[in-house]
Amino acid sequence: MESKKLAGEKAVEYIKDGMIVGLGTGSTVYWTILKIGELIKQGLKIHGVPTSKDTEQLAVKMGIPLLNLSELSKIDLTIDGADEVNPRFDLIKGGGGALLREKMIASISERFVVVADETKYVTTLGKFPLPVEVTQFGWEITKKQIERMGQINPQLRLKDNAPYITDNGNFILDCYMNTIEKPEVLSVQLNMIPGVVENGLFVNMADTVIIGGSNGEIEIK
Ligand code: ABF
Repeated sequence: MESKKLAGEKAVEYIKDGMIVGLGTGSTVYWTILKIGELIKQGLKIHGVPTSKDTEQLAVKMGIPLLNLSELSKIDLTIDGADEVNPRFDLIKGGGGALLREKMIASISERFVVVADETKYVTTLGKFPLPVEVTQFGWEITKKQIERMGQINPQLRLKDNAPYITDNGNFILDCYMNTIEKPEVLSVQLNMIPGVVENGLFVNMADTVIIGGSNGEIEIK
């Protein structure tokens, strides 16, 4: 927890007065949002754009004024967590289920800062099962189409013994693979399947990665 807090809080140094800031989802960016709340009390003027209903609730609680994505054509800075980061800054995201809104918001951000503890930094992506958001309609067919791609084992995500439903009303297939050699290729292939809404590979999106270490040190990549 301490290493997540270190990384999460450090990220506020990238925020400047007047910015529109994409607010990520998860237990690392939680600390960023708390810190932003403190800074707002001290006079910082920004607007946030939440990547999930959970983040929206937290941001409101922290007194962060919010904007809807539909009102915007660009965001100055987005700060978000990740499930895995490789040295090229390719990411797996979506363990928290918010990958679609996270990717939409990151895609219009001038700068995308990732906050993570050191356990998330890996040589090759893929140990963490890749979340893929799919339509409820015909999800079984989508699952079969993913299986047919080879060496992927997709499993329907459950919560309380029922399918997990995203903020957008979709399901998630967690895709077990072990290693992802070419994230950019896999991402395009998955998104070509009609029932796939979006996948959790974020390629060529992150600009800066802040890693919190268990030794109390912060590394900025
Ligand atoms: C979100 O939060 C997700 O994309 C990712 O699944 C998670 C990051 O994990 P953590 O809760 O450890 O910050 O950004």
